[in-house]
Amino acid sequence: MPCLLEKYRDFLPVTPQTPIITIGEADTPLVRSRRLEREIGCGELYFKLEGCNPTGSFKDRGMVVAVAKAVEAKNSAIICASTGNTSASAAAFGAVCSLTVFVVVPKGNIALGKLAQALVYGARILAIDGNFDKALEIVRAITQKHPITLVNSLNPHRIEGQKTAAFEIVDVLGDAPDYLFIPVGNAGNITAYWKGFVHYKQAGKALNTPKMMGFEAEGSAAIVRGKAIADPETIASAIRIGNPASWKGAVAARDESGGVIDSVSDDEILDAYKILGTQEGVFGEPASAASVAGLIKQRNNGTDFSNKRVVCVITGTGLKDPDTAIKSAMPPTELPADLETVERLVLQG
Ligand code: AN7
Repeated sequence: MPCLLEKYRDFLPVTPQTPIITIGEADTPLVRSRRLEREIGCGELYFKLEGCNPTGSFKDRGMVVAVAKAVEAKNSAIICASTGNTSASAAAFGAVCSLTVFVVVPKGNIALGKLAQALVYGARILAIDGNFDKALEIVRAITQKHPITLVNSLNPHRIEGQKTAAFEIVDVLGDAPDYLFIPVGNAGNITAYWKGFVHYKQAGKALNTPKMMGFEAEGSAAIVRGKAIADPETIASAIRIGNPASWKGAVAARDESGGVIDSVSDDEILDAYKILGTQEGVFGEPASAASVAGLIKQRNNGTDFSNKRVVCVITGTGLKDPDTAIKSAMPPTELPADLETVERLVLQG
């Protein structure tokens, strides 16, 4: 199997000097919905399972390119601000390339699994008393002063790598879908997908491009409200971002594709999170469920998806955030280790 840098080499900033590195990223499953498709009344509904990447989120696609280019440029240190997934991915690729990795995260506000990953991959974790937006401001200033590579999606190589997810969808479906639903935080991913669909069409690999349907969390919906939010809030900590760096890219994706950027409430996110788990066998993290929450909202507002092909991007695995999983469900039934008691409960159903 060729890795991401090899497979999509012609669409990426890969030169003969670029080291071909991989930890098994990309080529993630595009799975057909069994139940929600019928409920929504979609022609076809698919989930792009980006949680199947080696660090459990889509960030690996962009990080492999950003880190390969940093190594090519002979840089030995990288830094990012993160709500968790970027830091996990930077730490993993930094580890295989023997780089020094600094991750600046909002203290107490990143999911437990993501913190565990950065620790195990050996990153230097700087947990600040402030939110993601402040962390990003700090790392931007540091990288302007010092020879440390910024690996947030402000680094254009990140966007280049992330656009490969759009290529994969077209490669599997034979053309672009009619609609692409995607969570929006810092807005790098919606920007990247749009770039990917447009490039593939220009290259003659697709006839169409999809309507881009981006969803922010209601308490962090800067683009929807048209102004930065100083204290963003949401249960979906991955997208608790009040001043998205790729704001313009997201707006361009929406306007050029004839799509929508809207918001979903935490309740809508949690409902979608539970539907994904209990009806589709898909365990995405809360931020990922924003794409499906957006689809349900759009349907409830009257959009007709019959005969349409729809893809929802499930950006990260639910295993990263066990706290939300446990809090949002019924606790396990505890009982004595006794055959009759267990049998009685099993028979009750
Ligand atoms: C699971 O890790 O910003 O709109 O620092 O982890 O491209 O920011 C993560 C974002 C969606 C939003 N789903 O993507 C970070 C970070 C998941 C995420 C998003 C994120 P962007």
